[in-house]
Amino acid sequence: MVFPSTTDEVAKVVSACHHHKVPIVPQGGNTGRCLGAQSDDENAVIVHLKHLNRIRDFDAQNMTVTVESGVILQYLQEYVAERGLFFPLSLGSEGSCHIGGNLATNAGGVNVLRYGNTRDLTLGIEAVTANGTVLNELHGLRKNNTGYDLKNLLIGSEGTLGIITAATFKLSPPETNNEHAFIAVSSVTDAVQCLQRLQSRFVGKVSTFELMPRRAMQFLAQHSDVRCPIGDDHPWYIWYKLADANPDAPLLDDNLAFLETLMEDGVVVDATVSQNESMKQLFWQIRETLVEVQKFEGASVKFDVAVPISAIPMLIERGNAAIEAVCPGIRPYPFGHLGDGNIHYNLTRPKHLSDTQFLDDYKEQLVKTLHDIVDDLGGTFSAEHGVGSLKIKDMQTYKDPVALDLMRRVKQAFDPFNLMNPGKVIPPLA
Ligand code: 2HG
Ligand code: ZN
Repeated sequence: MVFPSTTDEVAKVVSACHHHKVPIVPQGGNTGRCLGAQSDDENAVIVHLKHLNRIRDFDAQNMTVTVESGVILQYLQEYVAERGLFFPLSLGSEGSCHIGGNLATNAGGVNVLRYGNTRDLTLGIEAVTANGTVLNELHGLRKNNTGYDLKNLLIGSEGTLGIITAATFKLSPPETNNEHAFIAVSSVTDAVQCLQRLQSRFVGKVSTFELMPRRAMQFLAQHSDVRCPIGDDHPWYIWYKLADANPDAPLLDDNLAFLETLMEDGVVVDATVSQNESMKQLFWQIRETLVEVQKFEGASVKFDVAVPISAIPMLIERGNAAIEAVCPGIRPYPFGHLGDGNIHYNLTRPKHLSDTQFLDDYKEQLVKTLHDIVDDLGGTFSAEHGVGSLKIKDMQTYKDPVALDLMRRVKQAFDPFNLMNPGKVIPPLA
């Protein structure tokens, strides 16, 4: 394992590995969900990027920041906020995940609805290629039509095409005028309707829209001191956030009026709005902690699927019926980024099974069952966590064969000796 602290040092390591044909596995905050930054090859060199952690440039007028890969996401958020701007990427692991990993996996999180994924925030990139040369596309340009977009090949490539060492991100005005709501709905269909109406009423101002099931509130009550701020026995909950760049916009009043109409129409059955910062923190904490408490109920199978938003009610209806048929007593725990069509359709084991019985006897079938339904609904088996080595089989099964063939050829062009994070993202030829 090596800990370079400059791009030049990364280049020297990669160049030496290239010379000796040694595989390279880049690693950052180690918070990935798909085993993309790990290796069981004892000959591999792990290139850990935590010392590559400088902010190289902040340009207030261009509204950009240029940072190295080992910078921790939360540090960057704070750095930018102290200078009066906003870096919108936000996810549960922000206190330890690295910018490099966010780029390598094209991370999503809770603000994608308004600002897009990591890819959409990135203007320029610097990376060390497989033979140790440095690709310098580190510019702060919003327009640049000069051929193939290599930056967008590297983003989301999970270290299989090169090592991203720095990036230039675009920034936004701060969300100082913001309102949060925590609401209950009776069905996923109502949740989708609520989203649609919210987006038409507050065009461009909805930055977060997260779905949570009743079971999450129950697990929270049993295993944490985080409490649901409204009655905890509704089928579904939503946390949403509105933000307006105009500090004088009457967002609170507008939101209250909006909620009143939705309650009159029966779309929303219970609601509370944030009266202060600590309520806003509570909503975020509920969403963050529900991921943690799931493990106290035993083993689970995790998912990161996306379908068109209109198909989410069908996904949950078909999904719940199908998995119950495979594994009676299973406890579905679907939550997540409804606003992006991205659901973590996690499954907690039935109470009567042990962890090993559940995983050994059911996991494979459950994954196939849900991923088949997702595929049938025009969706994806990996919306924001990437592929790593964990979802290699799914790549083989569900990825369009022509896309896969082109990806193999891109990989060949970038990394002819297959030294960059081998075994990740692209399945071996059968
Ligand atoms: C989230 O949205 C994360 O909280 C992780 O993407 C979800 O792995 C999980 O269960
Ligand atoms: Zn997520």
